[in-house]
Amino acid sequence: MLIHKYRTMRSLKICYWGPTMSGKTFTITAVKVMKSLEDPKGVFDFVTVADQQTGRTVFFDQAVFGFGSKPETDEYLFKIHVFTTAGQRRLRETRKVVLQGIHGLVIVIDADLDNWEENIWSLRELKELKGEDILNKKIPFTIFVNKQDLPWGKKISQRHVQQLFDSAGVSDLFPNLEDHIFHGSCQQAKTDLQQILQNTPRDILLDKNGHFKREHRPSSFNPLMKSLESIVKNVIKKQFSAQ
Ligand SMILES: Nc1nc2c(ncn2[C@@H]2O[C@H](COP(=O)(O)OP(=O)(O)O)[C@@H](O)[C@H]2O)c(=O)[nH]1
Ligand SMILES: [Mg+2]
Repeated sequence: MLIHKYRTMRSLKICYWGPTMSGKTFTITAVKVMKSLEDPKGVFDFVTVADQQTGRTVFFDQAVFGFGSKPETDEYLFKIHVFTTAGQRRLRETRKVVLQGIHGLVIVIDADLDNWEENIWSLRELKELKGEDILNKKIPFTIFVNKQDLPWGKKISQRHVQQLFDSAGVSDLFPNLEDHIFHGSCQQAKTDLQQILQNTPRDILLDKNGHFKREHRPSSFNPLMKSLESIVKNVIKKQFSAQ
């Protein structure tokens, strides 16, 4: 039925929103690396625009992925345009542009407790710039709480996430928060992948088409992949039910 309905590839826009240095660029880079290993044809494009000296995103990063392959073809049903915003406060205008026309949101939270206020500031700005749309259009969202490799006592726990959203005054926009939260660490995912690639022979890691076998994907990648996959599925479900 899906195939019948979507004969041509449909485009969806997903935005990664979060404070500067929370790990948005790292996250979509890690997702892109895993996609390139597992499903290289499904990586259509990948661009990050960073300041040469600081490495900070100056406009946005963009990745374009294929999603939902049509059976017995090389084609995909959906083209997913993934954007990250530039997190620095002064770049508000560029964030406004990136938010235009989004179908889904991945909210990246910096689990470093020292960045509590930065998280609040970023959530408040999201409400200012997009709050009405999020409420009225019920834009699907997931929350990725990054940097779980930080030691206990230094990071935001499950319980803190609701507190954070309450303090920022945005809980009304994001109902049933707990059902949408993924806790993970880009740093851990990178380290785990490097170890597997270094220590496991290629013929064990790759299938007959030269693709990385899913069973070898480090579990630390799951929150990164699932926070995107789950939002894409929810966006598709929502579009479907609207037709
Ligand atoms: N400890 C730790 N540091 C991270 C993690 N993810 C990102 N970082 C660091 O946070 C900084 C900012 O990352 P970046 O992806 O550029 O953040 P962005 O500004 O949100 O795009 C970099 O120095 C990363 O190495 C993580 O999972 N754990
Ligand atoms: Mg960035």
